[in-house]
Amino acid sequence: FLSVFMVVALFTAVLAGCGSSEKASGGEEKKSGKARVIRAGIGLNDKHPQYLALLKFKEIVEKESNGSIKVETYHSSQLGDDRAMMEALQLGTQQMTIPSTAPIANFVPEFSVYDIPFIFPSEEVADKVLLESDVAKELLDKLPAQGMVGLAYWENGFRDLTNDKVSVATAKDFKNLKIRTMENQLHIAAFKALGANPTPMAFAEVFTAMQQGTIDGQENPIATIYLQKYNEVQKHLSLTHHVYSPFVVLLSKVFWDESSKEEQDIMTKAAQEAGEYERKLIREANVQNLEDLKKAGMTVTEVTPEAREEMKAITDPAVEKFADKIGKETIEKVKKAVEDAQ
Ligand code: TF8
Repeated sequence: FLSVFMVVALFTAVLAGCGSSEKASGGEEKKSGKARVIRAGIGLNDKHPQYLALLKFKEIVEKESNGSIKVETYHSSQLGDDRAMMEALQLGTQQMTIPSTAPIANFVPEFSVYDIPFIFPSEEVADKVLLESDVAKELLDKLPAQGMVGLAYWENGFRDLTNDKVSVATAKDFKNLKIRTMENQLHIAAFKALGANPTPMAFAEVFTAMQQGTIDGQENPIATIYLQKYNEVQKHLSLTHHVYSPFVVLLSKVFWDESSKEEQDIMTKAAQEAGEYERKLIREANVQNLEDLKKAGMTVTEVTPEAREEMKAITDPAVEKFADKIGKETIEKVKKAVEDAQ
């Protein structure tokens, strides 16, 4: 009797499950009965503002599309590193990811314009350039040729340096430090110019590499440093603010082309709206988490504007070598947009 009861219970549960998913995906205008699924993966963890904003994107898209689009979210590189996820977008086996522009530059070299050290003086200027300028939009328009569609820019934040050896206040302190960089040639060249020993590596490997001492340090915005618990394996934090490499919300072009105009508009609007939320959260986190890191015992070193100028002067010639690859016109346009924003 018990086993019959269990079978009935199970069957009822399955039916109930079907019923609710039917309801969830039961928009009136929907042609097919099945929702199309966006598998969205990111490298950061589920505490990071990027993930919280991804959940906001999910909420908006599922509501506005009347359930015709469902969003499944994965964090902590569960679907792979930035490069693997972008390749999956090209193939259409994954539908969404949100990398920094640094790894995107391996697909569209022009994106490295945002990797130029100190090109943005402040978050406010970055906002104006990324949200309002023609050149920012033009860069997104280069993505479809690579099988991806850029819906919006989000903020990662100015990148700061951590390491376990010395407190870095000026350019000379970079000497011989083994620093993990993102997989981006310009970043590697800039750190080499400073005398460091740059090691490109996927984000998910960074904590262990620092723990085992394969590298001395890494560079990321404050929120990432705190939320990835880098303070457990790093002593020194230097507020270098050397690069502002924004996030881009990427969709697979395969998925995009299969979507109706109405669905495309819903996804674009949702990415923009979730982006506003993300900017707010990440800015709060970057302020709060600096205090958290201090409390956790990290040594925080301020970096003076003069020291930043010196770092810029040292990295500029190395960056200059990438001008043709990025496109001189693109660089000029971004610099002009930065000027206009000030
Ligand atoms: C890095 C980036 C990362 C993101 C994420 C893994 O250091 O700053 O935060 O690109 O997608 O790799």
